Amino acid sequence: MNWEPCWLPAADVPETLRSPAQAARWELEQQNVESALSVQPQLGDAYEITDGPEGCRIMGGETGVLYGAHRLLFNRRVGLPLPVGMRAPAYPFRMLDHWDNLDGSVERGYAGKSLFFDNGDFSKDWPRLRAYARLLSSVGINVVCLNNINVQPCAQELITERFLPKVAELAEAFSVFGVRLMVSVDFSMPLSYGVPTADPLDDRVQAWWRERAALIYRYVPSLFGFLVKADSENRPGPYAYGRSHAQGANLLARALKPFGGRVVWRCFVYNCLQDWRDTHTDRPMAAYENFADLDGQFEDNVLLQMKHGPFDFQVREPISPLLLVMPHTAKAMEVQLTQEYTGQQIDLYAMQGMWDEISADLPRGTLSGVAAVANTGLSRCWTGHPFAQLNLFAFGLMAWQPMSSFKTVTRLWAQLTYSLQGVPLQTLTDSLLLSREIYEKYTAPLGLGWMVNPGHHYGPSPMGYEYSAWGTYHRADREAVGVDRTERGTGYLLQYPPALQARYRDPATCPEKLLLFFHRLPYGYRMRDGRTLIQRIYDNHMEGVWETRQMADKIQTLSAVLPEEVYQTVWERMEKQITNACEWRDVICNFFYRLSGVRDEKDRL
Ligand code: GCW
Repeated sequence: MNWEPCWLPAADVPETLRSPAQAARWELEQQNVESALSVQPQLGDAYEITDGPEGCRIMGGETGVLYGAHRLLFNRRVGLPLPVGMRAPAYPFRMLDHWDNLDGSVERGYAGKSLFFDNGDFSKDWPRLRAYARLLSSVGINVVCLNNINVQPCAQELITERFLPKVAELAEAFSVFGVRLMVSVDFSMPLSYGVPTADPLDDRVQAWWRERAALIYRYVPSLFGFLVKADSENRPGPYAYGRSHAQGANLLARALKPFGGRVVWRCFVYNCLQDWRDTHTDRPMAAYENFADLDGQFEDNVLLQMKHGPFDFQVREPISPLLLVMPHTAKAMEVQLTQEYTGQQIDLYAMQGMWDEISADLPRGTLSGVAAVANTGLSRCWTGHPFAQLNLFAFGLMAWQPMSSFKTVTRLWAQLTYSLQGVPLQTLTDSLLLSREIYEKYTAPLGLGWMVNPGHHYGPSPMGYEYSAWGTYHRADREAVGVDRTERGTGYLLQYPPALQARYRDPATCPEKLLLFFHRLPYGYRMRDGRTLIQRIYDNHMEGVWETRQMADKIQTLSAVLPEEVYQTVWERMEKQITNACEWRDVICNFFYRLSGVRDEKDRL
């Protein structure tokens, strides 16, 4: 094997496995666990574990028994009691979106090259592909999108006869683990195949997609469906023809419906050609403005995929107000495991805390699914940074049971992966639990976001996006910083239900971590602890570096208990993180000092 085992014990998946129930038996056998399996197809993903005089039994649907087996084995390996009882996932669709290109590159990928594609074709590394499907099933992920939503011209061929046989082969291998495939498609694809328009209301376009769907499902009857990024960051979409996103999504949904396919349609639609001088257009308002009024207009096999925050996967954002409306539309929340803005799998950033905060604001039953942008690739540990595996693990568990304890999930992952106990277990768990707040302290302050280097998005550049067309401005000047998003300003706040409006409206009560997301405040503004805003920015950044160093010291104590190669990889990255944290601190503090002329009270600048 050219990869490291992670939370699963190493094993070559036999080619002979055909179904999730067989995979479940095999998993149990691997670990010499005797358990009766009883497949009740109507149970689907759900399972029940019982313990009786004849031993334990897992009853579940085809996939349910596999999820049950994994759960049982997890508990057993870490010495927890048998997880008796009935369990069903919170969300039926637990999706992982790969941004992989056919040439093998991965957009925003920090874990090596694509697991699926290599040099314009499908990967032939079947042992690794099977191991990947196994890994995903162990945390209950059941849909995987193979290719980048920014569909490159050659990737259109994934749904032509050139590649469909290969998609079918992969779909079969993944189906053994209960994982269905999805592909990203280009809304304007008919144009490349001789149709003079891609207008969703044009008969020829509708006929073209119907025929395409029939062809696709002839090869890949289990395909979950299409993922679509339309009218977003220069991707084609229905707006080009004066049509709505409901009309656009329904075009594809009607074509897929006879085959049971679905359309996962992204709501990441905004003006990426904004004039920075325009202070009325406010990008976080865009998803809501483009979609909220379309509630009830989508076919029932459409799932709207909404980013968790209103901007774009920043270090801290409030919940997207779009997630809280559209009661008559199936919705999925999208999170980003690949750490584009959150340290690029160099800096540590464990995400579950963020999802917990969002889930706390989401009434039960709001979502039909969750989707995560994958953080995996051909890296030996799957995720570039060995500890970034935790985010994939926690995502899968969150999709079954939102708001399970972050600490419990982290400990479970650390125990399964490195068999840690006692002090080292505590050390690793604590470091990961604090990692997000630490990262937050040394990067853009108090919910501002976007002070990153343009393009690759690693490291500080406070003015990097300030005079650009992307709509991501903090508008810092010598007096104040931030955007007033209340009704006195852009009015973004009004997209929220009353309780959230009340939480965020008044700077005196708005959670401080989001203060500058919602408000424009002078540097002398008094924070709740009496410090000025600017002093708080200075202090946070100093603390962020100090805490990074402390974390590094703790991680150093793990050198003897982690496998050597793991520790080496972790340590190399830790050193880079320290450098990065210092760079952020110095650039951000100096930026604000030079603008405002306000000295650090402790004279550290
Ligand atoms: O954050 C941005 C990324 C793009 C990405 C886009 C999206 C795939 O910088 O690389 O495109 O989000 O989510 O569509």
